[in-house]
Amino acid sequence: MLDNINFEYYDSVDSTNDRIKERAHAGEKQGLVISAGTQTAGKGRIGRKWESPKHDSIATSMLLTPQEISLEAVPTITVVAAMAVRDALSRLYGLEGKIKWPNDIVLDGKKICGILTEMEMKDGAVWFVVVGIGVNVHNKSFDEEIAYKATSVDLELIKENRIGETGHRAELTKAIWESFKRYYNIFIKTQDMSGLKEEYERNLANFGERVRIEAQENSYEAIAKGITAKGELIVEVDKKEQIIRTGEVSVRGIYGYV
Ligand code: BT5
Repeated sequence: MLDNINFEYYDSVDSTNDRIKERAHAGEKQGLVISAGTQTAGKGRIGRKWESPKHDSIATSMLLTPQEISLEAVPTITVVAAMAVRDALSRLYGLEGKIKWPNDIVLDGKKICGILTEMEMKDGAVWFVVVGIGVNVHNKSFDEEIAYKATSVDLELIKENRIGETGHRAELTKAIWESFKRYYNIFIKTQDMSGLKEEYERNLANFGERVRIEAQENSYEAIAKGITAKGELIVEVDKKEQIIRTGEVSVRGIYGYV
Protein backbone atom coordinates (compact mmCIF):
# COMPACT_ATOMS: atom_id res chain seq x y z
CA MET A 1 0.00 0.00 0.00
CA LEU A 2 1.10 3.54 -0.77
CA ASP A 3 0.27 5.84 2.18
CA ASN A 4 2.31 8.99 2.52
CA ILE A 5 3.51 11.12 -0.36
CA ASN A 6 6.38 13.55 0.33
CA PHE A 7 6.93 16.27 -2.24
CA GLU A 8 10.29 17.87 -3.04
CA TYR A 9 10.86 20.48 -5.74
CA TYR A 10 14.06 21.60 -7.46
CA ASP A 11 14.50 24.33 -10.03
CA SER A 12 16.63 22.20 -12.36
CA VAL A 13 17.89 18.61 -12.32
CA ASP A 14 19.30 16.23 -14.93
CA SER A 15 16.39 13.78 -14.72
CA THR A 16 13.90 13.44 -11.86
CA ASN A 17 14.02 9.65 -12.40
CA ASP A 18 17.77 9.66 -11.78
CA ARG A 19 17.41 11.82 -8.66
CA ILE A 20 14.90 9.32 -7.25
CA LYS A 21 17.26 6.44 -8.01
CA GLU A 22 20.03 8.19 -6.08
CA ARG A 23 17.75 8.62 -3.08
CA ALA A 24 16.59 5.00 -3.28
CA HIS A 25 20.22 3.90 -3.12
CA ALA A 26 20.57 6.04 0.02
CA GLY A 27 17.69 4.12 1.64
CA GLU A 28 14.79 6.53 1.04
CA LYS A 29 11.28 5.22 1.70
CA GLN A 30 8.40 4.75 -0.72
CA GLY A 31 6.31 7.82 -1.51
CA LEU A 32 9.07 10.37 -2.17
CA VAL A 33 8.21 12.58 -5.14
CA ILE A 34 10.86 14.72 -6.81
CA SER A 35 9.68 17.38 -9.25
CA ALA A 36 11.72 19.88 -11.21
CA GLY A 37 11.19 23.15 -13.06
CA THR A 38 13.28 21.82 -15.90
CA GLN A 39 15.43 18.78 -16.75
CA THR A 40 18.76 19.00 -18.51
CA ALA A 41 18.70 15.30 -19.46
CA GLY A 42 15.02 14.27 -19.44
CA LYS A 43 14.63 10.69 -20.66
CA GLY A 44 12.04 8.93 -22.78
CA ARG A 45 11.99 5.18 -23.34
CA ILE A 46 14.87 3.30 -24.96
CA GLY A 47 17.31 6.18 -24.94
CA ARG A 48 14.92 8.76 -26.39
CA LYS A 49 14.87 12.33 -25.13
CA TRP A 50 12.10 14.08 -23.25
CA GLU A 51 11.79 17.86 -23.62
CA SER A 52 10.99 19.75 -20.45
CA PRO A 53 11.50 23.44 -21.09
CA LYS A 54 11.99 25.66 -18.09
CA HIS A 55 8.84 26.23 -16.03
CA ASP A 56 6.55 25.17 -18.89
CA SER A 57 6.09 21.54 -18.02
CA ILE A 58 5.86 19.06 -15.19
CA ALA A 59 8.70 16.63 -14.63
CA THR A 60 7.92 14.51 -11.61
CA SER A 61 8.95 11.08 -10.35
CA MET A 62 7.91 8.86 -7.45
CA LEU A 63 9.80 6.18 -5.57
CA LEU A 64 8.00 2.91 -4.93
CA THR A 65 9.45 0.07 -2.90
CA PRO A 66 6.67 -2.47 -3.27
CA GLN A 67 7.09 -5.45 -0.99
CA GLU A 68 7.16 -8.72 -2.88
CA ILE A 69 6.02 -7.36 -6.23
CA SER A 70 6.66 -9.80 -9.02
CA LEU A 71 8.96 -8.70 -11.80
CA GLU A 72 6.27 -9.21 -14.42
CA ALA A 73 3.89 -6.80 -12.63
CA VAL A 74 6.33 -3.86 -12.86
CA PRO A 75 5.48 -2.75 -16.45
CA THR A 76 1.82 -2.62 -15.42
CA ILE A 77 2.67 0.33 -13.13
CA THR A 78 3.09 2.49 -16.26
CA VAL A 79 -0.42 1.59 -17.30
CA VAL A 80 -1.70 2.51 -13.81
CA ALA A 81 0.16 5.86 -13.91
CA ALA A 82 -1.41 6.69 -17.28
CA MET A 83 -4.85 6.31 -15.70
CA ALA A 84 -3.82 8.71 -12.93
CA VAL A 85 -2.68 11.47 -15.32
CA ARG A 86 -5.83 11.10 -17.40
CA ASP A 87 -7.96 11.30 -14.27
CA ALA A 88 -6.15 14.39 -12.91
CA LEU A 89 -6.49 16.30 -16.22
CA SER A 90 -10.19 15.49 -16.24
CA ARG A 91 -10.80 16.44 -12.59
CA LEU A 92 -8.85 19.71 -12.68
CA TYR A 93 -9.53 21.03 -16.17
CA GLY A 94 -12.30 18.90 -17.64
CA LEU A 95 -9.80 17.85 -20.34
CA GLU A 96 -10.77 14.31 -21.35
CA GLY A 97 -7.60 12.69 -22.63
CA LYS A 98 -7.19 9.21 -24.04
CA ILE A 99 -4.52 6.72 -23.08
CA LYS A 100 -2.26 5.74 -25.94
CA TRP A 101 -1.03 2.38 -24.70
CA PRO A 102 1.24 1.97 -22.89
CA ASN A 103 2.70 5.28 -21.75
CA ASP A 104 1.19 8.35 -23.42
CA ILE A 105 -1.81 10.53 -22.73
CA VAL A 106 -3.18 12.22 -25.82
CA LEU A 107 -5.61 15.08 -26.36
CA ASP A 108 -7.03 15.89 -29.74
CA GLY A 109 -4.60 13.38 -31.27
CA LYS A 110 -1.48 14.89 -29.69
CA LYS A 111 0.77 13.85 -26.84
CA ILE A 112 0.43 15.83 -23.62
CA CYS A 113 2.16 13.35 -21.29
CA GLY A 114 4.75 10.60 -21.37
CA ILE A 115 5.61 8.11 -18.64
CA LEU A 116 8.87 6.29 -17.99
CA THR A 117 8.95 3.50 -15.38
CA GLU A 118 12.34 2.16 -14.36
CA MET A 119 13.35 -0.35 -11.71
CA GLU A 120 16.32 -1.93 -10.00
CA MET A 121 16.70 -5.42 -8.62
CA LYS A 122 18.63 -6.77 -5.65
CA ASP A 123 19.16 -10.40 -4.68
CA GLY A 124 16.93 -11.56 -7.51
CA ALA A 125 13.93 -9.46 -6.42
CA VAL A 126 12.53 -6.05 -7.33
CA TRP A 127 14.28 -3.53 -5.06
CA PHE A 128 12.59 -0.32 -6.14
CA VAL A 129 10.56 1.19 -8.95
CA VAL A 130 10.67 4.79 -10.23
CA VAL A 131 7.60 6.16 -11.99
CA GLY A 132 8.47 9.28 -13.99
CA ILE A 133 5.81 11.51 -15.50
CA GLY A 134 6.27 14.41 -17.89
CA VAL A 135 3.28 16.67 -18.68
CA ASN A 136 3.27 19.69 -20.97
CA VAL A 137 1.46 22.50 -19.16
CA HIS A 138 2.26 26.02 -20.40
CA ASN A 139 4.15 25.11 -23.59
CA LYS A 140 2.96 27.22 -26.55
CA SER A 141 5.34 25.68 -29.10
CA PHE A 142 7.62 22.67 -29.40
CA ASP A 143 10.83 21.64 -31.14
CA GLU A 144 10.31 21.07 -34.84
CA GLU A 145 10.56 17.24 -34.66
CA ILE A 146 7.67 16.93 -32.21
CA ALA A 147 5.54 19.99 -33.00
CA TYR A 148 3.09 17.90 -35.09
CA LYS A 149 2.41 15.46 -32.27
CA ALA A 150 2.71 17.43 -29.02
CA THR A 151 0.26 19.58 -27.10
CA SER A 152 -0.07 21.16 -23.64
CA VAL A 153 -2.76 21.96 -21.08
CA ASP A 154 -2.73 25.66 -22.05
CA LEU A 155 -2.93 24.93 -25.79
CA GLU A 156 -5.94 22.67 -25.22
CA LEU A 157 -7.66 25.31 -23.06
CA ILE A 158 -7.08 27.89 -25.81
CA LYS A 159 -8.64 25.48 -28.36
CA GLU A 160 -11.73 25.37 -26.15
CA ASN A 161 -11.80 29.20 -26.03
CA ARG A 162 -11.37 29.16 -22.27
CA ILE A 163 -9.86 32.62 -22.20
CA GLY A 164 -7.77 33.44 -19.13
CA GLU A 165 -7.62 29.84 -17.88
CA THR A 166 -4.26 28.13 -17.58
CA GLY A 167 -2.85 24.98 -16.08
CA HIS A 168 -1.10 25.08 -12.72
CA ARG A 169 1.97 22.89 -12.37
CA ALA A 170 2.01 22.41 -8.58
CA GLU A 171 -1.72 21.77 -8.40
CA LEU A 172 -1.62 19.32 -11.29
CA THR A 173 1.40 17.49 -9.88
CA LYS A 174 -0.39 17.01 -6.58
CA ALA A 175 -3.59 15.86 -8.29
CA ILE A 176 -1.70 13.34 -10.44
CA TRP A 177 -0.03 11.69 -7.45
CA GLU A 178 -3.28 11.69 -5.44
CA SER A 179 -4.99 9.88 -8.32
CA PHE A 180 -1.99 7.60 -8.68
CA LYS A 181 -2.24 6.61 -5.01
CA ARG A 182 -5.88 5.62 -5.45
CA TYR A 183 -5.30 3.55 -8.62
CA TYR A 184 -2.02 2.05 -7.38
CA ASN A 185 -3.60 0.81 -4.16
CA ILE A 186 -6.26 -0.99 -6.21
CA PHE A 187 -3.59 -2.43 -8.51
CA ILE A 188 -1.23 -3.59 -5.76
CA LYS A 189 -3.85 -5.77 -4.04
CA THR A 190 -3.94 -8.14 -7.01
CA GLN A 191 -0.76 -6.91 -8.79
CA ASP A 192 -2.77 -6.71 -11.96
CA MET A 193 -5.40 -4.64 -13.76
CA SER A 194 -8.41 -6.76 -12.82
CA GLY A 195 -9.91 -3.95 -10.69
CA LEU A 196 -9.08 -1.21 -13.23
CA LYS A 197 -9.45 -2.81 -16.65
CA GLU A 198 -12.97 -1.57 -17.34
CA GLU A 199 -12.17 2.09 -16.68
CA TYR A 200 -8.89 1.73 -18.58
CA GLU A 201 -10.56 0.40 -21.70
CA ARG A 202 -13.14 3.21 -21.64
CA ASN A 203 -10.24 5.62 -21.99
CA LEU A 204 -8.04 3.68 -24.39
CA ALA A 205 -7.25 5.51 -27.64
CA ASN A 206 -8.24 3.50 -30.73
CA PHE A 207 -10.26 0.97 -28.71
CA GLY A 208 -12.00 -1.29 -31.24
CA GLU A 209 -10.28 0.52 -34.12
CA ARG A 210 -7.51 -0.23 -36.56
CA VAL A 211 -3.96 0.50 -35.41
CA ARG A 212 -0.51 0.01 -36.83
CA ILE A 213 1.91 -2.09 -34.79
CA GLU A 214 5.46 -0.95 -35.43
CA ALA A 215 7.97 -3.51 -34.25
CA GLN A 216 11.68 -3.23 -34.99
CA GLU A 217 11.70 -5.62 -37.90
CA ASN A 218 8.19 -5.20 -39.31
CA SER A 219 5.00 -3.20 -39.16
CA TYR A 220 1.43 -4.42 -39.61
CA GLU A 221 -2.19 -3.44 -39.11
CA ALA A 222 -4.38 -4.82 -36.34
CA ILE A 223 -7.53 -4.01 -34.39
CA ALA A 224 -7.08 -2.89 -30.77
CA LYS A 225 -9.28 -5.10 -28.59
CA GLY A 226 -8.38 -3.99 -25.05
CA ILE A 227 -5.87 -5.02 -22.39
CA THR A 228 -5.07 -8.22 -20.51
CA ALA A 229 -5.04 -8.40 -16.70
CA LYS A 230 -1.30 -7.75 -16.90
CA GLY A 231 -1.89 -4.53 -18.81
CA GLU A 232 -0.66 -5.87 -22.16
CA LEU A 233 -2.44 -4.76 -25.32
CA ILE A 234 -4.73 -7.26 -27.03
CA VAL A 235 -4.95 -6.85 -30.80
CA GLU A 236 -6.62 -8.89 -33.53
CA VAL A 237 -4.68 -9.77 -36.66
CA ASP A 238 -6.34 -11.91 -39.35
CA LYS A 239 -9.12 -12.82 -36.90
CA LYS A 240 -6.60 -14.14 -34.37
CA GLU A 241 -5.84 -12.47 -31.05
CA GLN A 242 -2.30 -11.42 -30.29
CA ILE A 243 -0.79 -9.99 -27.13
CA ILE A 244 1.50 -6.98 -27.47
CA ARG A 245 3.92 -6.57 -24.59
CA THR A 246 5.66 -3.31 -23.81
CA GLY A 247 9.18 -2.97 -25.08
CA GLU A 248 10.14 -1.67 -28.43
CA VAL A 249 6.78 -1.87 -30.11
CA SER A 250 4.91 1.33 -30.98
CA VAL A 251 1.20 1.43 -31.61
CA ARG A 252 -0.06 4.11 -33.97
CA GLY A 253 -3.37 5.09 -35.44
CA ILE A 254 -3.70 4.42 -39.12
CA TYR A 255 -3.75 8.08 -40.13
CA GLY A 256 -1.20 9.63 -37.83
CA TYR A 257 0.43 9.61 -34.44
CA VAL A 258 -2.66 8.44 -32.54
C1 BT5 B 1 8.10 8.87 -22.99
O1 BT5 B 1 8.97 8.16 -23.75
O2 BT5 B 1 7.10 9.39 -23.39
C2 BT5 B 1 8.51 8.95 -21.52
C3 BT5 B 1 8.71 10.37 -21.07
C4 BT5 B 1 8.96 10.42 -19.57
C5 BT5 B 1 9.38 11.78 -19.13
C6 BT5 B 1 9.44 11.88 -17.64
S1 BT5 B 1 9.70 13.52 -17.09
C7 BT5 B 1 10.00 12.98 -15.50
C8 BT5 B 1 10.84 11.72 -15.61
N1 BT5 B 1 12.25 12.01 -15.71
C9 BT5 B 1 12.77 11.63 -16.89
O3 BT5 B 1 13.97 11.77 -17.22
N2 BT5 B 1 11.81 11.08 -17.65
C10 BT5 B 1 10.53 11.05 -16.96
P1 BT5 B 1 8.71 7.70 -25.26
O4 BT5 B 1 7.42 6.99 -25.36
O5 BT5 B 1 9.96 7.02 -25.63
O6 BT5 B 1 8.56 9.05 -26.03
C11 BT5 B 1 9.65 9.89 -26.28
C12 BT5 B 1 9.34 10.68 -27.53
O7 BT5 B 1 8.31 11.64 -27.23
C13 BT5 B 1 10.50 11.47 -28.05
O8 BT5 B 1 11.30 10.70 -28.89
C14 BT5 B 1 9.80 12.61 -28.80
O9 BT5 B 1 9.38 12.17 -30.08
C15 BT5 B 1 8.54 12.83 -27.98
N3 BT5 B 1 8.67 13.95 -27.02
C16 BT5 B 1 9.77 14.40 -26.38
N4 BT5 B 1 9.46 15.40 -25.55
C17 BT5 B 1 8.12 15.60 -25.67
C18 BT5 B 1 7.20 16.50 -25.07
N5 BT5 B 1 7.57 17.39 -24.15
N6 BT5 B 1 5.90 16.40 -25.44
C19 BT5 B 1 5.48 15.50 -26.36
N7 BT5 B 1 6.31 14.63 -26.96
C20 BT5 B 1 7.61 14.67 -26.62
